[in-house]
Amino acid sequence: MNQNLFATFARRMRERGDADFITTRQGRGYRYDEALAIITRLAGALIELGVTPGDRVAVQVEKSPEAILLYLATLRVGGVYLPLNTGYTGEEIHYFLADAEPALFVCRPGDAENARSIAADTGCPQVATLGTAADGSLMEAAERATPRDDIIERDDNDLAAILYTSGTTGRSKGAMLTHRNLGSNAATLAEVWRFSEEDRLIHALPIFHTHGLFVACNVTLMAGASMLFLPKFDADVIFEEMPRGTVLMGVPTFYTRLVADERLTPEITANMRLFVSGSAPLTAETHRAFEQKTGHAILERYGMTETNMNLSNPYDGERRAGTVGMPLPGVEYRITDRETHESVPKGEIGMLEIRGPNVFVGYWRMPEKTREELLEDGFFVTGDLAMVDERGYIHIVGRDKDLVISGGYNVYPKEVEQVIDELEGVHESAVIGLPHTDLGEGVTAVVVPEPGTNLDEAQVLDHLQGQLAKYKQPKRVFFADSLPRNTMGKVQKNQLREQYQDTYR
Ligand code: MLC
Ligand code: AMP
Repeated sequence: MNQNLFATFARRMRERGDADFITTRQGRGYRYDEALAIITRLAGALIELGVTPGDRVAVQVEKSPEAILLYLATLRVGGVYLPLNTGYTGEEIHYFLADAEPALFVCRPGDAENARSIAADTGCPQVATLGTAADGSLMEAAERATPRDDIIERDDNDLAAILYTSGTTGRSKGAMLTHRNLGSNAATLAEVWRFSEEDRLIHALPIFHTHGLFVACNVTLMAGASMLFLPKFDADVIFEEMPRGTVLMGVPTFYTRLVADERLTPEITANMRLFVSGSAPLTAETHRAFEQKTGHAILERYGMTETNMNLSNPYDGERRAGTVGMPLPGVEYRITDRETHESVPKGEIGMLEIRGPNVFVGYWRMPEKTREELLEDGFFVTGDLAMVDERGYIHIVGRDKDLVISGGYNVYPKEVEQVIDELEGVHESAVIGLPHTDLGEGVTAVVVPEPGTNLDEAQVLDHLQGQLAKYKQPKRVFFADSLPRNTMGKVQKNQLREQYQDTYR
């Protein structure tokens, strides 16, 4: 049997016929049958542009229904979808194209010239454009193309997507996800979160990460539900749309912003059946305040780019504030000693490790990194510290990796430090995450200047412009004569976090 995830989606899409798939507030969207028709054309265009099975299709475009059709067409032709954050700079894109060697790079119409030069530099043979109004050279090619309604055969373990996640060493790693990884997780989530054809998901997340792309869109497709596509999170629009929606998926920042708004009431949320939170810790305080104001207990779940979703609070039963629930069906976990990988006694804190059909097959062209994190017995070392309580609910209590999560986006300090350290007059720097009322954590730099230089905050920030995506750039830069170090010479970031703890709250 063809294990191409798109074969499963296509069956569901055909069954749903003229039901809505994606809608927008501008009235531009696709019914399921319309989406299928465009996907056959896009598939034809991809093949004509030279995409063959196993080829990567790198995509940096604004959110639009067509971007999802492109994702589905890529699966259909056996390609490997590689979405890129719209905030990445040319320098960042250069790295991704050089590393992933895609057969095609689809960019925003306004970026075409720059994209062509990066493509030429990195050996990427084709560039096409896709705008937000069904415009761009890709859609033109689809109109001309011979439609392809065959679905290229894929094996369970063939790649469906590569998503880059920042790495502790500063080099981003491409997480290789198979058709089985994505398909098993989508089927499980649709079932445990009780998705049905009646659902209308309010989709306000970006579509270049696991949360907005796989959790939101794959689950919608599995269930034959519909999605309202919003360009970004905007509380005014969410309040307007909630009476016609049934589910919202968001990062904790969505919920802290909604809770702070007096429009959040039981009446406005009356049509909604589910609020899901993930990608970063939701505070117990926000969970309780949301329930108090609406009667809805937010369902918090835990996942990663490398694994899709692993743990989830129950649909029925208590959704415990401050916990991420239990393993999803088919997913195993253990909490271990980080050196020996032996399980620690119940109730103690240890490294969270995950095994299951959802766990990726490795990092693109990084066998050593893969071996470090994906153990021989199939468990993946998440880098998150966890403990399980007496009722079996898992708590994420911290991170054993030097990672900042700002508004649901991951920032690896090393990457930012490396760019800061290149600035003339900088001796060294330490990048930390500090508690931030809106974003959860705020990226912050502590810089040690070379003696006798006169650096200021604006100079450091200016230097980062154009080199790092905006969300990675520090919200504040502080200066110090030296960084606190332990006897091994390691920078004591805890001390810095303590010293500057009140910066954003
Ligand atoms: C925007 N900015 C951010 C930022 N988002 N800075 C730091 N961190 C962020 N997350 C910048 C903007 O460029 C702008 O800069 C300024 O901050 C204010 O922007 P804003 O208008 O307040 O931001 P907004 O557009 O409202 O975005 C905030 C947000 C958004 C939280 C809604 O970042 C978001 O949708 N995040 C979701 C991320 C996500 O999908 N994560 C899932 C990863 S998958 P200036 O200077 O231009 O004003 C994963 C696995 C799993 O983790 O388990 O799900
Ligand atoms: P990413 O690499 O962007 O997929 O981010 C994955 C990381 O997000 C995990 O390793 C966790 O640190 C964090 N994360 C995701 N969901 C949660 C959650 N519900 N609570 C706490 N942290 C989370």
